[in-house]
Amino acid sequence: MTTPAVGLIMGSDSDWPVLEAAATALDEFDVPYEVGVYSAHRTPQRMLDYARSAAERGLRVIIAGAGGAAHLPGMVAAATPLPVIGVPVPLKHLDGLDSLLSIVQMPAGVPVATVSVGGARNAGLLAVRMLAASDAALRERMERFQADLEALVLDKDAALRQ
Ligand code: RP5
Repeated sequence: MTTPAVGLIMGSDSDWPVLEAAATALDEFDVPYEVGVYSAHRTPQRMLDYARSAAERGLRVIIAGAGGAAHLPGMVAAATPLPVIGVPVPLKHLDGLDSLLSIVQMPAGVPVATVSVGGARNAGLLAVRMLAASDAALRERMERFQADLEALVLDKDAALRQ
């Protein structure tokens, strides 16, 4: 089995419908990842054990999604030297603004790269870019992906003009 390069974690299994888009992006680039539920509030010790052992287990990036009082990304970032990407998960109330503000406003010294509310696909793509910084083959794939994205927009533009 290939060692996972990305840890894709969330505060609750109820976050998965949002976080799944990150997994899809990682799949598109054949990046190996692991998935798990680690709650900052309900399973604090398990979350800390995960964060503290992540680097030595071979992970290189962590994507952490949570909603509401979304402390998981920040707490994980406090306990690992790895880059952490935070995904604010929108819940029933407040449209995810609470999740966004809980994740984005980190104190200096403990960075979390926060994506948009519900922006799990970008979290996956950002993780790919981080890995691609030291992987020429992955960088080439990212460049192809970007070229395809541009071609798609040009196609749509051409279709509109017909
Ligand atoms: C957060 O509480 C989780 O990340 C989730 O977004 C939210 C609600 O969790 P459940 O009550 O659905 O398990 O910690």
